[in-house]
Amino acid sequence: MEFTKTPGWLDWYAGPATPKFKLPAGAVDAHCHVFGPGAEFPFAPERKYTPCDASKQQLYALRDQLGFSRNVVVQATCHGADNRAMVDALIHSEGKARGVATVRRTVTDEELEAMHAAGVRGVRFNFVKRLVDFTPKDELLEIAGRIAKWDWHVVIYFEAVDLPELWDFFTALPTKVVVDHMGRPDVSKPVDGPEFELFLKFMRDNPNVWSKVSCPERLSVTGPKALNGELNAYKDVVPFARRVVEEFPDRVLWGTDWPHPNLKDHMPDDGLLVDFIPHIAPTAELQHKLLVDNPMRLYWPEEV
Ligand code: 0GY
Repeated sequence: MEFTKTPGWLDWYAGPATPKFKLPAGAVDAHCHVFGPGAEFPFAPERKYTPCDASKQQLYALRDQLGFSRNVVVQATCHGADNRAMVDALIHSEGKARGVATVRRTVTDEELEAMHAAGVRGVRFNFVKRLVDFTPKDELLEIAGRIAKWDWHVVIYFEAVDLPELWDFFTALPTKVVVDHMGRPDVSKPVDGPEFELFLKFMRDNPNVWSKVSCPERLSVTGPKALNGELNAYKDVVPFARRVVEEFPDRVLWGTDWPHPNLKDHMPDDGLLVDFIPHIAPTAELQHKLLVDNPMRLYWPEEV
């Protein structure tokens, strides 16, 4: 099937820099996606955007170039609840990728079992209104109850202003809960202000909650951009991510977010994004937890 990209779509960055920061052995890129290719794995009719293609081969080439050992491939909303492209990427990863799916309540136990065998270890609940239509909370709770028996977790994606309203639902989830991109803080507000403090309290009060400290390129207001050799990119995001890493070193994950859906301003050089990591995890011990120990515990517990 032929697809036409959303007007203004920014394609992923070809030919990224080799990072100056040397990733620890066994590092996991714990948040990335595949898009199609559309001709092989069509985008979902209910999607809110149509991306460029970003194949499993291209994802794994990036993994090798940046120095990661493994990936966690998260179902992107442009594929709806059709997990075939993501599952195909897992199956062809030689065990080096695990996945997070999107499912509806109509999913069968046989389908869940097949996804588990392929390497899926979680489901994603998305509350970002520009990306998905509303799904009733009773349906999501039913799904969470069913996947708990596989020891899967729930990944949640929401905007900071929506946390108060979603709090009771999130704290009722029976599994580990992984927040995408620190709940998208407004980094033009103070790091010790009430909005981010509520997010920290959410993590403090709920030991089952983890956070990805990823996506500075999406959260940054003042940059500088990860382009043209910039080794100090997205300085305005650093205090937020570093705060989470230092307070919850055993419950944080990091990912590139390649191929970076829906960016409007610029497409980062993924090599320079890796050079962001030592700014938010300044010691070798914190880096090892963030990039190796934590994702291994969550996605490859049988190897830990
Ligand atoms: C991300 C962020 C976004 C998109 C998606 O599944 C998706 O379409 O997650 C976004 O537009 O903020 O984590 O990739």
